[in-house]
Amino acid sequence: MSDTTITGLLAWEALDSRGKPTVGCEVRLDGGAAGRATVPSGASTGRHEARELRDGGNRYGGQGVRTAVAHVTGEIADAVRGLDATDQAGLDQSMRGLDGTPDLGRLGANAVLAVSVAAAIAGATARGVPLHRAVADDGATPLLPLPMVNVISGGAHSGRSIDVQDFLAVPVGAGSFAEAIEWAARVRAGAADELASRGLPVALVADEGGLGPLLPTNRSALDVLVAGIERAGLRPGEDVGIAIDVAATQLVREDGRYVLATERRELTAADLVEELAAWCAAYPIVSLEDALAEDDWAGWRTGTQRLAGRQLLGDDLFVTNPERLQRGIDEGVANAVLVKPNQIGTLDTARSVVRRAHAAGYATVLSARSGETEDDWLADLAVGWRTGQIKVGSTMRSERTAKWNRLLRIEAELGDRIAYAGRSALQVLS
Ligand code: 2PG
Ligand code: MG
Repeated sequence: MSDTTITGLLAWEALDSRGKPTVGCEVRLDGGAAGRATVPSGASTGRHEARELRDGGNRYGGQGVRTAVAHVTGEIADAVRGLDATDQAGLDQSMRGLDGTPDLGRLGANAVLAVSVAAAIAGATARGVPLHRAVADDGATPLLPLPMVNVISGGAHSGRSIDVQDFLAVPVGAGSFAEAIEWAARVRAGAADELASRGLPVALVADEGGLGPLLPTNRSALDVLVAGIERAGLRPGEDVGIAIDVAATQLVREDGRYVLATERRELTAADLVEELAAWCAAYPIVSLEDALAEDDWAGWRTGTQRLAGRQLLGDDLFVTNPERLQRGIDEGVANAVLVKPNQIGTLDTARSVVRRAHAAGYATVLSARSGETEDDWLADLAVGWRTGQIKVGSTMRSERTAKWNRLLRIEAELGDRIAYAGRSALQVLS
């Protein structure tokens, strides 16, 4: 026994930012320290993600997580009591072994991740170090990420008001994290002014705090974003680039065609790639996420060649899965990976994806989910793992600002002892 030995687990059914149940967990250690975590949940989820366990039945429309909670306090607690909370790999492997399925569907990825993260926080607390230090490699310097900030939302996060899911501001010209956030907030306000000037309502926000206007075309959202950057007194491209998450898995049909419902158009993968290339030529787009659907490897290969020079980010494509990322690396598909711990269910495997990506020259973007909680551990992971970029939604709604605020505090606290990744994180630009 040591101060960091796990002695007990507490778990409960909590609520996420969409009012949907999620798993909360507290890991208690022998020395008296404890760590708490609640886990996020997606709306535009990939088919190959680790599986959340939901109860079914009538409670919360079938979305309850009491079974997952019972797994934490039952089977998982029995297996991890006596393990060292600071041995993340050992802890996570023991839970994977206990679950016995590749997608953690028996115990629930929501149950397993809650324990994985709460243990990391408990271990850091016991050692008296911030979480970002506890999760960093020995001797590694912390790195503040370049933020990718949601301004306009569509797709599954906004009642499908437009087809493309996220239109984001990337403040590539900002010299510090704090300046980047201030610019992003200004751009969001500028985009709201632009919409208001067109007579569109701006008071209601989408799942990630972005504006969710009904617009006739996807290009018009890009126009509004560019106008927002200009209204903010910033230069599109030089100061603030644009990132989009097409979330194309949501648009693809069984026959492999992509449907842009807002524009009443149906496109082949090749057509979609050409459409995106045209957007890239007309707007300062620096990053495209899920430009093609999760299993459209052929489309992705075409897209990776045609759209070269931009960050091509795989989310549903890779689902933070080391094998899927390796396939992408082997086949020359994409050049960056979105990392969402709950897509794979443990911190240790998510960490291994970041390492594998960096070794292959792929950029990494740590990402929140559209259903989030008030937790801020994601911010520390970005800093400690040196992901270089982070995406957590817009500059409003507390489940989003919790992460920005934590990064702002880390920057204030460490001052010149921490570097800011800035535009160099977008490897395609540097
Ligand atoms: C995404 C995420 C976050 P969701 O697609 O990148 O924006 O959405 O959590 O719904 O998968
Ligand atoms: Mg995505």
